[in-house]
Amino acid sequence: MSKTVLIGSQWGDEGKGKIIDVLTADVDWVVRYQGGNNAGHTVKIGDEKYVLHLTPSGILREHCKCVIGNGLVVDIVGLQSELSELVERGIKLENRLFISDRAHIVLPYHKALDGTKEGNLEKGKKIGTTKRGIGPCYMDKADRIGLRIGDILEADFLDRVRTLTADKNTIIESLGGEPLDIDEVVKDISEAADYLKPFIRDTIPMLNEAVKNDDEILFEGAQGVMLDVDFGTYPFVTSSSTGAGGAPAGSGIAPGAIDRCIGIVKAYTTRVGEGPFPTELFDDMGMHLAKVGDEFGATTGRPRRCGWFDAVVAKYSAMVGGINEWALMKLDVLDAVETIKICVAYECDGERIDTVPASISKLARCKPIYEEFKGWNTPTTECTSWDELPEQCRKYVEYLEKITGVNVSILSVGPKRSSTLVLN
Ligand code: 2SA
Ligand code: MG
Repeated sequence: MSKTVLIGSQWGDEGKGKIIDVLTADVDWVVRYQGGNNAGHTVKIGDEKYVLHLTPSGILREHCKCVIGNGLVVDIVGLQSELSELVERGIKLENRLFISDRAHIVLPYHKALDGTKEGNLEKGKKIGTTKRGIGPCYMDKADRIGLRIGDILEADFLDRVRTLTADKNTIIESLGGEPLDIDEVVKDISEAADYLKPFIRDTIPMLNEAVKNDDEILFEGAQGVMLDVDFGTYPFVTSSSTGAGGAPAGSGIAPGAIDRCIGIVKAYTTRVGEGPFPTELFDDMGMHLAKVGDEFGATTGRPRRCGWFDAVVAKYSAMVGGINEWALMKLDVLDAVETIKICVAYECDGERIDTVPASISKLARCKPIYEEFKGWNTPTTECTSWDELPEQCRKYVEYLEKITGVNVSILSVGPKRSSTLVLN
């Protein structure tokens, strides 16, 4: 039984929800280990569409147990509404969903601070955050002044919410933001806290027991390696470790327990929010990818920036993520593209470079060096096996494998469950 980490290998939105749904057919546990409700994992089952922000995607499979790990920052009001909606749609949560008592709570002041700070930044300096309070909550965690899920069970929890909100109101006001109505905050938090109480657990022994039993466990990453706080395009990143290394840190299992890492990549590249993006397209082709690929954020509905596949990014993600397999998504979006381009290296200040530089200004100066590939000009959405794919399309996949040094084990040619080919 494997312990698999699934991570986005570009800037997020690679299609994790879909792959997780396919993989969870045989999985006992699904664990989220970082981020918060800045994620938006879309799963389509038949005609039903679910967008999950904090709940692990395994919740849609009755046999799966789901853990919101210690590494998350949990907007408990958001989680309450997400869970109530699932319950309304017939999903059972009892003895299936567990929230780590060590996970941190996103409070309304974190969201207010996120929005106010972003609003104060001048153009070019804005991060383009989802305004879900992610950065400010991780700041408080590192500053050791955060409230954790386990604190909900303590008698002084609401008093602490009250005091902290009053303190933060001073900061919000000093930054030019609207102070929060403290009574309203306490009321909302109190309701959400009561709702979530039955799901709070020490999930660390629970998951280690599952490892000992050799259960099948899937660690569901959110965002992507290029948004990782260490490895991504800092400061245009999120505030957590989005790579495979985040899984042990954010769940409490040992690093050595993980034996498989699947990186998800789209056959092209997208990015939401600000920051350099070397293969970004500003022409009709960029519009074509956005339109055919339906590239709008699942959390904020923002249009995504689109560009060609960047093999420099893919190789770098594979290296820092320990990725040994690709799930290659949205191949069908390239079906009608005459000539497909792939960025194989960058040219920067007269030099050829083949890794992602740390310096954001250097990355912004990087010009992609492309190789061109003849398109297959044939619809692939109805293909159900490797052999059914047009020859030129198979060549493209093999070419991506060769230049990235990682094989494709899963390939997606459409939004349906049945358009997912599992290769051997
Ligand atoms: P934050 O809110 O502090 O995490 O934002 C920091 C940067 O990280 C980017 N970010 C994302 N980029 C792509 N997808 C994300 N998740 C949502 C989704 C996005 C959405 O899965 O659909 O719906 O808009 C995600 N979360 C954070 C963000 O754009 C900033 O650049
Ligand atoms: Mg998404």
